[in-house]
Amino acid sequence: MRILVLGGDGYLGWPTAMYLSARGHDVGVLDNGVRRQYDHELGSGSLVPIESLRARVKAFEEVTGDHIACYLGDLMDAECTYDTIGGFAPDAIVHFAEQRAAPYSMIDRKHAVYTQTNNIVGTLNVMYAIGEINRDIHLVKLGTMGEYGTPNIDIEEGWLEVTHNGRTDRVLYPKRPGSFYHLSKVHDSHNLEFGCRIWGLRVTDLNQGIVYGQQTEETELEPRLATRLDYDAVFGTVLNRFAIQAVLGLPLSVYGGGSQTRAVLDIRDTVECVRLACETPADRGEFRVFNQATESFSLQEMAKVVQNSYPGQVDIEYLDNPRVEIENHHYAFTHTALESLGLKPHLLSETLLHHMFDVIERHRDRVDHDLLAPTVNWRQSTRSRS
Ligand code: NAD
Ligand code: USQ
Repeated sequence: MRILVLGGDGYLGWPTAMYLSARGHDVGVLDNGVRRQYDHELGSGSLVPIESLRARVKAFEEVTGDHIACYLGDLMDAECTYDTIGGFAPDAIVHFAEQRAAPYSMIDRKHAVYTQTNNIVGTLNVMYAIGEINRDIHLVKLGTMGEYGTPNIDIEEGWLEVTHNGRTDRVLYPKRPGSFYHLSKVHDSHNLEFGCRIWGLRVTDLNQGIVYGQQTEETELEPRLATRLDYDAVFGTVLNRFAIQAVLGLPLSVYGGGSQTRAVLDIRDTVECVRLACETPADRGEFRVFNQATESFSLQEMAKVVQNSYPGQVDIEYLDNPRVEIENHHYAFTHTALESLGLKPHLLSETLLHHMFDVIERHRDRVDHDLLAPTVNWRQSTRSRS
């Protein structure tokens, strides 16, 4: 298949592009490099050194002999979006290209507006381009488990059958997300479902949990193919941060009481889930939703897994929660669709975290300790942060 990976310079987009290419697909990547600009803005950077997008693509060709087409462009630019999709002529588009950090979207008004504009308008431009160029293109869009929030009923895969006053209907599962970033994904989902109804688009919305890990078969081939690993309190995600804190000899930063439960998956499962979704497309007019997560843990359980896996002493610290989150709640989610397509999950209990500890150990000197403490507070509604 011809597969265009939007956001192909990111933490997940780059390993996915290589994984799909290594499995025989003709792959193109598009990215506007904005993730590297957030690093400049925040004074942060990947713990593991990464090459530029062009250098990565070149290195991949040198190492494997496989060519990945490279487009530098912004989805906010409609002409560029149409030209890239028209020129590459994909069978499937994998759309990772959004601002993805909840804390970044909660910094102030400017960052909330940027996040929602970038994510929602970018996705609308992709939808319109597919609508005009070729409605058979299957759009595989990254959503998030956080769209659902923590409802007091079981979480289904995108849709819910509801009986009300004696009548029954199938409705999009009610959403109660926890940041302006997560809300942008909810708005995308509604726009995409509408596109399926009016234009007969074929869409798979992958409601992904929190990803952990940094290595896939392809990133391990050589250092120039590495993907990024974030540790700062804005872009670093919980399990990756805990692993990094353990190696640095710092206490693991659990926000609040730690009973909040979240869905997670290994980065090696991300790339395989995307392959499975691409190779078994949704039908024309179908808005298909898969919950792309394999397990769930409370934050306290995640901290304990890291504490028990690390060979040295590890303490756990409970910080005042900078976010607004429900602590003691029901959490049960369905995740059978991808497994029925053949996904064999890598479970956290079987993951060799020491492999990740080794990578972190090698680059520990690159950590700026000032970036580890959370500074974005959900309760503030400032116009702009000074
Ligand atoms: P990332 O920030 O590392 O990658 C996103 C890439 O998209 C970046 O390289 C960025 O430069 C690019 N991009 C953003 N806006 C763009 C635009 N307008 N035009 C072109 N390129 C643009 O994020 P990631 O961690 O790789 O996540 C990828 C996707 O998966 C996101 O949509 C995210 O919401 C979703 N997701 C991530 C996780 C996770 O734990 N990392 C979990 C669930 C869902
Ligand atoms: N948390 C801690 N300590 C930390 C960092 C986070 O306790 O040092 C807690 C948070 O309070 C939250 C949970 O860990 O309860 C997850 O936070 P996170 O920053 O790891 O993840 P989140 O903000 O939910 O966002 C990440 C990705 C996002 C993706 C989402 C999947 O950045 O792109 O959509 O995971 S999900 O959580 O399923 O929505």
